[in-house]
Amino acid sequence: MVEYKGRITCSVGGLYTVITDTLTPAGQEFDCRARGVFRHNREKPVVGDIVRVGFEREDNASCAVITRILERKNRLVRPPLANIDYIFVTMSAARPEPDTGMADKLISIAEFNTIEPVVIINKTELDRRRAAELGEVYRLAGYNVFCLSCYTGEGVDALRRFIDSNLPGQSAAFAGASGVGKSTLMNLLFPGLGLETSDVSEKIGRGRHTTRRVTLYPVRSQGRPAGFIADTPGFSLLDFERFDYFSKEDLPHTFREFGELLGSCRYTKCSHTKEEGCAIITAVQEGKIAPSRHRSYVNLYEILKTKRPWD
Ligand SMILES: Nc1nc2c(ncn2[C@@H]2O[C@H](COP(=O)(O)OP(=O)(O)O)[C@@H](O)[C@H]2O)c(=O)[nH]1
Ligand SMILES: [Mg+2]
Ligand SMILES: [Zn+2]
Repeated sequence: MVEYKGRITCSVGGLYTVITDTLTPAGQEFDCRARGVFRHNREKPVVGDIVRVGFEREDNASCAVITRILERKNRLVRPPLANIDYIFVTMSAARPEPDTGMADKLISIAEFNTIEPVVIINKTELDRRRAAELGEVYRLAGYNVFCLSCYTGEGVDALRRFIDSNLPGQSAAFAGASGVGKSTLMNLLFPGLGLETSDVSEKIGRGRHTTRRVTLYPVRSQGRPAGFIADTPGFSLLDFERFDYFSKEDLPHTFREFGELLGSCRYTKCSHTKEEGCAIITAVQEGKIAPSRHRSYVNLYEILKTKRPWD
């Protein structure tokens, strides 16, 4: 039996689309069914899975079957999506107002799942000062930050360069509040994607009819393959409430800038929320950690404190 390795890009009622990637012929698309054995093991292929696809005969793609799911790097529950390498956490400088609490939550979930967060501040032309301040907060935390405007085009080239050198062979998703310009930016970066964009008022009317179908699009940037981009209509990407449980003990490790300070607080069981002699709080006072990041930490800590694994 001939076998190829590829990535599931779409899943509809037990039928999967797989695009071969690393092995030749790269970029070829197949419709596959999952092998019966998956159903017995209660293992279900999801979009983003890297799989082996087998063919009874090389020339007969209609009998392609997924024979194996390769080990997952990560697996999101809502939306069901596997093997995400990058998350572009997107905010706007204004309209809507930046929500750092939401951004920090997304970053924290990404960190927990070994997804590299990249911060994007869009609509900088509406408030350049606010954009620059926000950018500083996330640079200080140790992230790649791109301040840009889809309208004026400023800053977009820098993001393009980042994508061209980091995204080939990887998969990425854009996350952030509705209306910040995610679809507009994706269309700008990857012509041919053709995602719908709309202002907030239009969105409300259409929201309930949106199909909740996750798709990975193979994208090209400057004419070359640039990895896969997830589109997740109908999902607010990375639902924290229903997300795979992580504990308040895990939380400090999802704040990158806390890193080397952890372990140097006065109390070994320091929660880093209000204790005397807390190295994190001292760093906030010394301007080494942004106050808004610490506020987000405290808020998430309070949520996780009351959470049980079965919630
Ligand atoms: N002022 C301004 N508006 C933008 C910019 N980028 C996108 N928008 C607008 O913001 C609105 C929401 O954009 P959309 O891409 O649908 O946002 P999404 O919900 O995050 O996908 C649309 O009306 C866009 O035209 C920008 O750089 N500046
Ligand atoms: Mg959109
Ligand atoms: Zn502490």
